Amino acid sequence: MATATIEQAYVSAKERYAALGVNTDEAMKQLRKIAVSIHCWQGDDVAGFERAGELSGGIMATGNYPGRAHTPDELRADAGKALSLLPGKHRFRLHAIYLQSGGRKVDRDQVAPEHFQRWMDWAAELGIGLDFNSTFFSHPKAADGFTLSHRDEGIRKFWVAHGIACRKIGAAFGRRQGTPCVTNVWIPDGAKDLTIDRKGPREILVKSLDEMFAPAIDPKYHLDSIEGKLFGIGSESYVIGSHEFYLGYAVAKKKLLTLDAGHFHPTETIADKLSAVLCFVDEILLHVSRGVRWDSDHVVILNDDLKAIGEELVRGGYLSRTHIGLDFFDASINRVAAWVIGTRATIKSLLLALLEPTAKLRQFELSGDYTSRLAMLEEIKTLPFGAVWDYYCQTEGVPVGPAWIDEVKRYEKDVLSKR
Ligand code: RNT
Ligand code: ZN
Repeated sequence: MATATIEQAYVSAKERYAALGVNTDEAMKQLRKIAVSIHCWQGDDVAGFERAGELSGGIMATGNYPGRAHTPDELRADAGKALSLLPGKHRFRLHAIYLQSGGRKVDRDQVAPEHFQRWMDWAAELGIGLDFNSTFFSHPKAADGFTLSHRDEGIRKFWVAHGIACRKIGAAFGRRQGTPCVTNVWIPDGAKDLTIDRKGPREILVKSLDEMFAPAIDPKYHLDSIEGKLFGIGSESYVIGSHEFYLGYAVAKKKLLTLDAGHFHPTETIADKLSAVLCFVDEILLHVSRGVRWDSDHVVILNDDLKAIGEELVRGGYLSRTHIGLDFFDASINRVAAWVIGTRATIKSLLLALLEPTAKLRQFELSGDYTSRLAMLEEIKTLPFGAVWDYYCQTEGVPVGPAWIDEVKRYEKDVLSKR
């Protein structure tokens, strides 16, 4: 599309929004400051470079679309491609299994910053920040479904050591990049069937988390976040780290809470949880995801759930207390495209929210004029949002509209299909 056409459309859109008291230039200025932390694991179906074996822990990447990244260089190239198609400056999130150990076997309790040196250099070259995740799955010591809540003291200690090692890696990221690295902890621990002792494993988990978080790290460099879940494959009846468990822990021990959009009952959305949780915890990490039936990790699209998350973040003034991370993996479509679809949708949801005439809506609400509130919410759905989005992409120097699809197709032909 011609540059001038996009500009023209923007100028008239700007007028339409201004009539409702919304400044589109200001909205784009705000949007430019928001970094979305893009997850590495969409690029290789959560395989990693440890070569330890199958993906486990009750999560699953289905599909066999050709061209997945098999090496760190391939993954970086693919991620770099995706990043080049996204407006704004973003972050990248690694899992511990994405280490580079030069062919040596390094067990999880031994992972160290040096194994992520190349990643740190790459991030510095791109001028982006890194975030981290400890990996408590896809490992023989997680095979029976228990890690930090294990009754076997040797296994439990092993995983505590892994958590501590990962926090050191996160701190090294933070020191190098000048912004704190958020390290997320998610464990698969749970049971397939009826469980008599629900209390024991939870008490063990508290103890393990306390030990793991005992070494103090300056929050300037590193923040700890903990993620609960409703159920997983093989942990349908009991998940030790449930939402209530981690909410309680985060409040009591001053940790960040991770809210994954796919980890609740299907009619529950995390949008409503933000203003509740943020009354009691300082900061949160989001795992923006899309649940579909049993799967909590479909590629994110601009649906009502996602829009509601953006709205709550903006309306509540929560952007400075929220780390926005993505969490989805789909092996049935082009993986670079999956990243771009999900991230662009997330950025769009934020722009939509920033373009909302919130002051006007609030006035209606406060004066009890719910008729106008509902009517206005319907009317703003057809405002020329697309013209602002296109203009934002253009000013950020990334493809406008569906033009990015051609770039991904070209990359598939030139690079992915040759793997
Ligand atoms: C699993 C959690 C977790 C993982 C990633 C790979 O249900 O959502 O965040 O998806 O750590
Ligand atoms: Zn998650």
